[in-house]
Amino acid sequence: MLEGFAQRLVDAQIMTKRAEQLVFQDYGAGTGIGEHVDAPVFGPEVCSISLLSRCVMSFRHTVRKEVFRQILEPRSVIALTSDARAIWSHEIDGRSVTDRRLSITFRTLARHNHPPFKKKYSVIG
Ligand SMILES: O=C(O)CCC(=O)C(=O)O
Repeated sequence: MLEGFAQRLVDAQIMTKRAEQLVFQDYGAGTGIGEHVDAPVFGPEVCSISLLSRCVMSFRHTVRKEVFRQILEPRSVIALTSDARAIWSHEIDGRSVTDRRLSITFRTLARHNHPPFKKKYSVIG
């Protein structure tokens, strides 16, 4: 199953390498995820598919503390690359999750030599 999904993200040019890790998360209404930058052990592309409830993902620049918010609609994919992956933290405010929400997050491992990315983020809905 992982390989099929991971290949589809590559075919759609959302990820350049096939993900090696898939995390499936089942959030109840009102449940978010704390502010974090994904660990450096993971590669430069992190993609997440949102299902069921929409939510608001907030990004905070780790140096400038500037905040940016993005609604993640059901059936959308968010791809964190470049600064959005490495310099901006992200979190989901549980108050924005009004119903059950599922997410599937795809990551590679950092040992791969990826090309640099110019886009800060993209949401494919
Ligand atoms: O639920 C999501 O869409 C994002 C999950 C996330 O940020 C993580 O697992 O690190």
